[in-house]
Amino acid sequence: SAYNVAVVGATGAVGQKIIQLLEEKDFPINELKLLSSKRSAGLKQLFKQTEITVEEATPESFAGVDIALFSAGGSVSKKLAPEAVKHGAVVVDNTSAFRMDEDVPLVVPEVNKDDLLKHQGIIANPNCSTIQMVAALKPLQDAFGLKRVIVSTYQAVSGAGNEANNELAQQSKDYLDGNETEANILPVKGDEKHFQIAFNALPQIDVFQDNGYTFEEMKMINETKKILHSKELPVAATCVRLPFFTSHAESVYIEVDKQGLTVPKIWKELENADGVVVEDDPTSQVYPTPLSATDKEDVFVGRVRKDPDQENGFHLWVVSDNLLKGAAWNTVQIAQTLIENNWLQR
Ligand code: 11C
Repeated sequence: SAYNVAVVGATGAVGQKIIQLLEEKDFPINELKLLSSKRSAGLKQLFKQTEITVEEATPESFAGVDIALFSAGGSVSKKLAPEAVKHGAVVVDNTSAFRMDEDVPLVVPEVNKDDLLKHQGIIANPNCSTIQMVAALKPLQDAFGLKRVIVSTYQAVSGAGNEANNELAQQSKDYLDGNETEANILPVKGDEKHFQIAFNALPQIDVFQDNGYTFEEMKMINETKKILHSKELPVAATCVRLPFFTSHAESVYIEVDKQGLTVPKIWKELENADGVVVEDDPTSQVYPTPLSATDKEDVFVGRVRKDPDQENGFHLWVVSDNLLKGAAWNTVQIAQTLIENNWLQR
């Protein structure tokens, strides 16, 4: 059968990728509704050779919708996702609005698809930097047990949206031309100060919390524990924005329970994991980079090393396209998983 699908935030960076994937993957669609803010309503979008007009998202937009894919920011989700559910739709939400709610499954299909079984209408798609990390950690947790995780990220500008991409491009040009640069968006649009991202590194993604960590760092910490079903797992994160457009990279340090573990044994588990690709050969400079991972759906892992001093400590380099596996692809995969398993009904 085919489904009535709505994409909320259809004109945004992630919304556009979702639409592209629905077409590429031949998602079983009866009717596709493209919804946005008032500002973007009226724009036209081609889907499988049919022109669709983007409409303003309102509670009534969800009448008759089976699956609603939300990617328009937390406040839109908070307001409209419950309305969509009231109209009988199942929501896959790509914002942080509901991720930590007890009755909302937070899902990376390769990692914890069975959590979908307890959905009450809303399913949360994790933060991009969390998704790629847990995809690499889960097979290692299953095989060797995890004792500790410490991650430092190298995150792409597109995580902050299309406007941030434009800011990076303009600043780079101005800087190279010897002109003044202007910063209005990064590190966080809503925060007080803005800093140049071009030729720089900003150790702030999202706003600061009372404990000195940023919200992005706390998302990585709390979401990882929820997805891996490990409330007690020690996780610490430092999240940094760098001046490239797409794909997040992460240096992940883990300590495992298993004694005497070797790098080839880690490679083997990762190679056998769905959605994970090992690119790791220091003898011929093989490792993933943000550019090599861009436009691909997998999570790439390289630079696996044993810690020089800590017995059971290992370092990994994890890279994935933040707009695909980190957002749009994981969202579409969740919807596919619901359909394939007949789990749409509550
Ligand atoms: C970034 N990770 O790179 C963020 C974007 O919670 O879904 C995704 C925000 C989220 O800025």
